[in-house]
Amino acid sequence: MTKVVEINFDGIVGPSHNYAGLSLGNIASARHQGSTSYPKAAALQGLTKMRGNLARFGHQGYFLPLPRPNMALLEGLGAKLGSEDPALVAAAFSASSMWTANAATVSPAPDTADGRCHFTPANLVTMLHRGQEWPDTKRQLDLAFANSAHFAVHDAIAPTFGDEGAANHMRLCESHGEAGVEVFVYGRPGGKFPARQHEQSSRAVARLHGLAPDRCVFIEQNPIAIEAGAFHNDVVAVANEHVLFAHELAFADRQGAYDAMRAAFPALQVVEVPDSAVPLDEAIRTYLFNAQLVTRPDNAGMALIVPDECRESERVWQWCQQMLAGNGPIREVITVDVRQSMANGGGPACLRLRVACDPAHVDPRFLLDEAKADQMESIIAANWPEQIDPSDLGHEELTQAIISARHKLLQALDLEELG
Ligand code: SUG
Repeated sequence: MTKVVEINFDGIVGPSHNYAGLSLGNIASARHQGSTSYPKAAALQGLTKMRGNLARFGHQGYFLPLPRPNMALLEGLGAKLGSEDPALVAAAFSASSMWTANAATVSPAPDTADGRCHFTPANLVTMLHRGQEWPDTKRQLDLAFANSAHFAVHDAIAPTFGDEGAANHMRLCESHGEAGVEVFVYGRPGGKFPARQHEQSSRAVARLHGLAPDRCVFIEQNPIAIEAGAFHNDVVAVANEHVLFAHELAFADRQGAYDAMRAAFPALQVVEVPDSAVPLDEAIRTYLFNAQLVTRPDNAGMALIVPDECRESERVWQWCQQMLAGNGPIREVITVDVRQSMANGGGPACLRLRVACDPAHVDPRFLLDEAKADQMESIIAANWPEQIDPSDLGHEELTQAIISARHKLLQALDLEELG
């Protein structure tokens, strides 16, 4: 008997976490360009979030930070650690793989033609610092989901067509173990900021995963939302089981989008936040929608895990209280402190990749328990740099500290083969 549950795989924040302002169209990243980052605090914040979800839901996975600096990236561009172009050096040091919602698109086994859970790593070609991730991400997916009777891991989609993974993908279903409808949200290029998800990539992923065409919906993101800083759909919308939680301005054709989802999945329930209650820019600043929308145990409805910033915004918090006072499907709002990630445009939902599968089929080296969380905590506390100034990147001492900190974690988790 297979027991399909939703497991969230969070990215452990790497020791090179820094603010270099590399992501055009990501307002938080631009705003914090040049600021001092606090990698140890960042990784501990991420770990606290994971511990909370492990206690609440009983399952939690993780992916390891990728090897940084990526010397092959610099060499391929004819650059060096001391390069005159700080953006290239910063790209080679980027800890952006922490945002595992961009690691891959995942189609759980009940949705696919061959009955396996399919993964396509995101090529992330729009940004140099993110485009380097996928081969190393795939190495982790190949290990974690090596059981080929239950999982299939593809290569990334060929470049030209940008693919940003699960951040632009939602799944509607009665329960995680039942067949679902997969919703792909893409952007149309031509605006002030890049549209990072291309329609062709979404369609290719759906084909590669063997999804039934009548159980796929392709929707255009609202160009107004992209211009306002919603560089991924998960900045303005999130779905769980039969519920879609979205900002009124999330989709180019709002009613058309809801109709298309309803045609494929009639039980859809939309919880929409009007712009008059929470204006788009405030939704993007507080990341209300970059929430983990999760099913609580014991049929107790759903919980929305939002960043602390939501509680600090009067309008957003008022809206949450009003929602809880009604009798909608979301029964609880939980706040978490992921400020270090937020300052680079990554909220609670960016930090996790959802995989609906049987945990018994996953390599246990990627599954968290309390003892491992304690072990991770002491390694991070002892080895992650306290702070990084972008101008420190490339300096020998920091470089060695970053390499050795990651190694200690790989060693402790018996994952040294990730090098
Ligand atoms: O790709 N930030 C990430 C944030 C990703 C958030 N993910 C989701 N919405 N799912 C990005 O823009 C900032 C890096 C820097 O500026 O150093 C960065 O890459």
